[in-house]
Order: sequence, then structure tokens, then C-alpha cells
Amino acid sequence: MTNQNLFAALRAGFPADLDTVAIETADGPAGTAFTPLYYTWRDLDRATAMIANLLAGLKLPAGSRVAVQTEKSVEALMLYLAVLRAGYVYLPLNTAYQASEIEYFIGNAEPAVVVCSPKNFSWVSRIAFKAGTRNVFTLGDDRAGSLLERAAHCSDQHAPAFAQDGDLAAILYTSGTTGRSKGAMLSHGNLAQNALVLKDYWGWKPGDVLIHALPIFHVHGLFVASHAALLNGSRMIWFGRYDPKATIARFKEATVFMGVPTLYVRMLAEAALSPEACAHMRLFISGSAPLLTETFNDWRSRTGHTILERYGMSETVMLTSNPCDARLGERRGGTVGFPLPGVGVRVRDDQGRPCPTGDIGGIEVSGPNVFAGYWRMPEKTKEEFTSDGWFKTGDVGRIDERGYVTIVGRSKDLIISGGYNVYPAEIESTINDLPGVAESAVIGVPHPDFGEGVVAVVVAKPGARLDGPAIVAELKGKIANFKVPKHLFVVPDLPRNAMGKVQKNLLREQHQALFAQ
Ligand code: MCA
Ligand code: AMP
Repeated sequence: MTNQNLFAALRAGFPADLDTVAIETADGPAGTAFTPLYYTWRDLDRATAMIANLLAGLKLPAGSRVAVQTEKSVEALMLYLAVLRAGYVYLPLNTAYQASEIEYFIGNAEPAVVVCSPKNFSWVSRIAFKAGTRNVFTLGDDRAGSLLERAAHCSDQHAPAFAQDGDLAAILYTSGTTGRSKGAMLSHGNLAQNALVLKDYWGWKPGDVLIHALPIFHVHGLFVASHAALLNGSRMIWFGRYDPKATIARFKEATVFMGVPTLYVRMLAEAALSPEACAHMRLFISGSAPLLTETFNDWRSRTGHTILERYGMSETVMLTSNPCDARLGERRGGTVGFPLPGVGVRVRDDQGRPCPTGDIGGIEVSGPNVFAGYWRMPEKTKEEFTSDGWFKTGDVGRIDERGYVTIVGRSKDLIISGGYNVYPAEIESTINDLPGVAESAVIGVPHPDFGEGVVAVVVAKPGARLDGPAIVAELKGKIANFKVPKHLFVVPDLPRNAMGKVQKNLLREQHQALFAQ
């Protein structure tokens, strides 16, 4: 039987000459003088072997989780690859998560190993040890920390652990409409198959160079961007932090860029963005949140390039994409393109009946890209699948007569801010726990930079006096900063319908111009 380990598939894409540059850094740790670092393919191969050997030496049980909350760095990418190589399960965590959020993820996933930033070691290790994790390592974005110190003593030879298609490769936490976050279990097969399809569909070819400017704790930056470049043996220009000016300046050496819409909006505000600056580029890809038609059109007129918009989810990796090859059709603004080869996409009404072409309904998906279920939540998993095995995305849309998929809304109560998902139910329950709060409603309204901005509307308990800015300040210590409302209103009561349900649509209407430019 052949080894289906995703690392082996990615490793097979490395070029024959391992001494060429695989990754070049474009910035350094904040507050330090910057000199670019160049990592060869041999460096990637050796360092991932050393870290994999360190993990193997810990004699962890099969299927052990390795939870990682570190700043973005090439070494953090190596750690991800090493976890795959060693046959364990990678669990990335957003750097913005605060102690109570980390406590939940570690308690739920029970990782055997936790890797955190050196500056967070004291509080992260306290949480991890309390939850029974035996091994806590540190890794900084300046290559400091115990992980690399320990790995330096390990052999640089390592045969990738044997894995089958369905074996677990990663767990990505994502929330539903209710309850706490759920860990979406993705297998080696889900990830490898999707990466191979995208390599082909997006026409990756020799000489392509990727600008990597996204965080590496979500599907977009960790899987979609990194896998494609590795699989194609393509050089990456690696930004630790997104900087629109610096990104545009590197377009002349690159061919592919991937971003969430906010990254495009910010580049459009730069005078340096021009057809000349983008002349070397082949492909601009957008996803993770709706790309406004205005941004799509402005980008075309400012650069001469048509952005390719695609659609994905943590549970399904990528499911649709506008075409790269013009023979398959045009890239249509406002649509997310066609189902990817091998992926089934259909639209159903509330009763589960097929919607006629062009009609709006719930988007459902099936295929080798669809995850195995939520970690230790068989009931939740069951709820999200139809009786004939299709995954219900919670997105609402339609498919036109030419096969283009358009997302028109969401049936799940979700806000997407700058490409990050914010679940109102989670923010509301955090606010409701604060002293003096009777109830709250959290909504998303149009925001010129983040697409949607988080807004909270809060009601005080009888006799209590609430101070909006003080609540916001308190929330900053409790939840990731991107979830904290950009505006908080204290009101006497919330609008309700006859059934007593809060009418969020009325609140959205009332505040829709709040962030207007
Ligand atoms: C930062 N801030 C935000 C966000 N990011 N507020 C709302 N939404 C955000 N996304 C706030 C911080 O809380 C802080 O506020 C202030 O902005 C400055 O923070 P900083 O970290 O310096 O911000 P930034 O560097 O300018 O970051 C903006 C960003 C970043 C570059 C757009 O959010 C980003 O990289 N987004 C990409 C997310 C992504 O990769 N998503 C893919 C998910 P304060 O000063 O008040 O504290 S994968 C996915 O969705 C699916 C599968 C798919 O299809 O891809
Ligand atoms: P996540 O839970 O982070 O995987 O986010 C998945 C959600 O992001 C999807 O269910 C969609 O609602 C949204 N999404 C991803 N790509 C797009 C896109 N191109 N347009 C609109 N929404 C998108």
C-alpha cells in the first residue's frame, strides 16, 4: 500500500535541486532590524525531519494532537509539516485567542503537545498542564524557544509516518450557530486531494512565485496558499504581517497572490497600485469572505487583472472556484464560480427539496474534500449532514444555468470580519455574563475595511448603569480582539417579534450606516 501521508505528497513536489530557495522572508519580528532570510528546499526537508524526530521521540500515542499558538514564521510552517510527517494531528490556534478560549480548545482536544510563543509560556503552560498535556514547547518568530533547541539534537533523516487517506491530519475549530466551537476533523486525503485539484485548476506552473501574506492558523493561509506552493515547488515570498505597500512592492518578483477581501481593499488605497506594479503577476485570488463587486471592478480598472474568487469552509476546504483558464469561462464578479472537479454542490429548500436552477436555497456539498465530522461530537456532526450524506454549509445561494454559484447570504448567525469568523452567540453570552447586563444582541454591519464590523446592542438589568466603553475594555481581556465589538450601544430594550425573538434585521437596518466612509 502506498503512503498517503500529505507530507509525502507535498515533499514529492519539491524541485530536484534542493539547494534553490523555497522561502524568502519579506519582513522580520516587530521592532527588529530586518535582513531577509532564505530557506532552501533542503532546509525545509531537514528541519521538518528534525522536528518530526523530536515528536517521534516523545513516544506519543497514535492520533495525538499537537496544538500550536505561535506567531507566524517559517519555522511555524515547518512545525506544521513536521507534525504531518510524524503522523500526528495538527491543531492551529489563532494568535488573538485569550486564556479562556485557549482553555476551551485544549480541554476539548486534549493535545499531547502544546507549542506556544515564549512570551505566553507561563499562562499557556499552566492551562496545558492542568488539562493533562505533558509536553509544552515554545517557538518565537525569531527562532527562539525550546522546540528548535530540542530539535537541533535530532537526526535530519526521517521517513514520513505511514498514513491512509482517511487518517486524521488536522483539527480546525469552527463555531456553529449555537454552543461552543467544534473541531472539524480533516484527513490527509481531504487536504491532499483538494491541494492537487487546486494546483491543476489554478494552473500552477514552473516559475510561479507566491506572495504569502495570510496568517497560518486557518484554512486559507495554512492549507490553500502553502500547499499549492509546496506542491508546485514554488518559491514563497513570506510576510509575517500583512503590509499593503510592501506587498505591492514585491509584485514585480511574484506571480500569485491570495488574500481575503480586506487585503485587496487596503491595497486599493495605495497610490503605488498600478498595471505596471502588477505586470509580472499572473493570478490574484480572493476568498474567505464576500468580495464586493466594487472591489472586483476597482481592482480590474486599477491593475488590469481580474480577481479569481473562490469559496471554502473549514469543514470542506475549497468547494467552488471561478475559472483560471479562460476556456472554462469568465471570472464573474459577485459569484464564487463553479464546483471544483470532483466536488458536488447543490441547492435545497427548507424541506430538503432540490431548488430549480437559479432559485435560492441552502448550499450543500459532497466529495472527497468534505471532512470526517466534528471532534468527539457525533450528534453535532449528524445534524450538519443530510440523510443522503451531503454537508449543509449554512450558506444560502443559487446556481445559475451556466453553473456559476452565487452566495447571497447565510442561514447561520455568523459575522465575517476581515476574513475572521465571529459568532454572535459567543459574544452575546460573554457580554450577558458581565455584571449589570440583562441581555444583548450582536450584529454585523457593513464596514469599509473589514467587510462587516461587529456591533453590540446591550440592555442593562433594572437599576444597573452600564458604561459602553468599560464593557468593551473588559471584553478585550476575555475574547480575541477581532471579536470585540467596534461599537457598543446601551439601549432600554431590544426589538422583538410576536414570538419574542430578537429582530436582528431591524438592528442591522438601524445601524447599517454606522461605519460608512
Ligand atoms: C485585526 N483587527 C480586526 C481584524 N484584524 N478587527 C476586526 N476584524 C479583523 N479581521 C483589529 C484588532 O483587533 C486591532 O484592534 C486592530 O484591528 C489592529 O490589529 P492588527 O492585528 O494590527 O490588524 P491587522 O494586522 O491590520 O489585521 C487585519 C488583517 C487580519 C490583515 C485583515 O485580520 C487578517 O490577516 N485577516 C485574514 C484572516 C484569514 O486569513 N482568514 C481566513 C480564514 P484594537 O487596536 O482595537 O485591538 S479561512 C476561511 O475563512 C475559509 C476556509 C476560506 O474560505 O478561506
Ligand atoms: P470558516 O468557518 O472559517 O471555514 O468560514 C467558512 C465560511 O466563510 C463559509 O461558510 C462562507 O460563509 C464564508 N466564505 C468563504 N469564502 C467565501 C466567499 N468567497 N464569499 C462569501 N463567503 C465566503
